[in-house]
Amino acid sequence: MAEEFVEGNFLGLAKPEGKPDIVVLSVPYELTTSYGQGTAEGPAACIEASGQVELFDPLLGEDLPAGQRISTAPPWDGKGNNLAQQLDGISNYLSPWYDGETFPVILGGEHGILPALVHAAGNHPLVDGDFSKLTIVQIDAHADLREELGGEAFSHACAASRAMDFGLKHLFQVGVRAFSKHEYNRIQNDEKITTYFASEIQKSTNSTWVNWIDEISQIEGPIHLTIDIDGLDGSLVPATGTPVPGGLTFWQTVETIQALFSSTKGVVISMDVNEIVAQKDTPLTQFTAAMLATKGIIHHINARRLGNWSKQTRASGDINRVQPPGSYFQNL
Ligand SMILES: [Mn+2]
Repeated sequence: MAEEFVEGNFLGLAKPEGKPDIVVLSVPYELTTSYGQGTAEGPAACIEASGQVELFDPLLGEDLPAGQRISTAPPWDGKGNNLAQQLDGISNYLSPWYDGETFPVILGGEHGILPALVHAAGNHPLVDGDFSKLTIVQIDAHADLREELGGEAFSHACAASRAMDFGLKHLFQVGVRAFSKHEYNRIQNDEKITTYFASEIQKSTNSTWVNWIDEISQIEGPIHLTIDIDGLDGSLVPATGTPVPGGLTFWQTVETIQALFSSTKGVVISMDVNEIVAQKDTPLTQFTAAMLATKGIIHHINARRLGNWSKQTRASGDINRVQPPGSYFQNL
């Protein structure tokens, strides 16, 4: 018997009673997107498209919510008179959900949200302010390792650089196929960055893809998965800001999700799907994004069932400690 479909909620799922196990958060942020327009409408379009995603997946053997409390939170309010204020606003919006009990699934918005997201993830008990414990896995066409673009250090083209500024443990990238000489040199020389270029993984004659899955399965500690949908082949996500040919297939992306969430060494503490743009002629772009977010939810629930996710408590024992509303980016 199908539950009532609720408009405006991810997958149309009714708001559950009590504290959610999984929360879908929307960050309709667009400030620096250089080419395309419309990432601010992306999260809402993705939620609308999620109404067409099947609730059943053989992995769980039952319809979502599959016994979990899955909630859709009101979107970030977009307040802030400048970039720094907006990034602080995003971080403060996300922070309370990094309490170790709830799994945040964040819909964006341009990739420029990543540094604010990483700042908020510092509140998770497994990170607890020590960013050297946190690994980022990034699916992306672009390396996002520029130091600035058009004079803006917080451009979406600098998202990974600004994330690395926190002193992360490691950054793994896959699907990268558009990058500058500076970015290429950094990838070659920075031992905290491992990049699997799209040109390598797509060759049928080598084992690079298998190596990628093996390598991310060995990551230890807390992981954030950031999926810039332009990491997928442009044919799947033509409306995103900068679609690029030669990207990951849908199933390569799902295999990456599966490898990370089923690992017994690492814990995926959150994920985002960003650079979503509402496609007008067909909902393919936003539907692809909705499918990926749903796959993340399914594999997170599976991780809970396997015992690879447990309620985390911080060393202090104070699980309800929430990072106070901060002004980190304004003080940089
Ligand atoms: Mn990106």
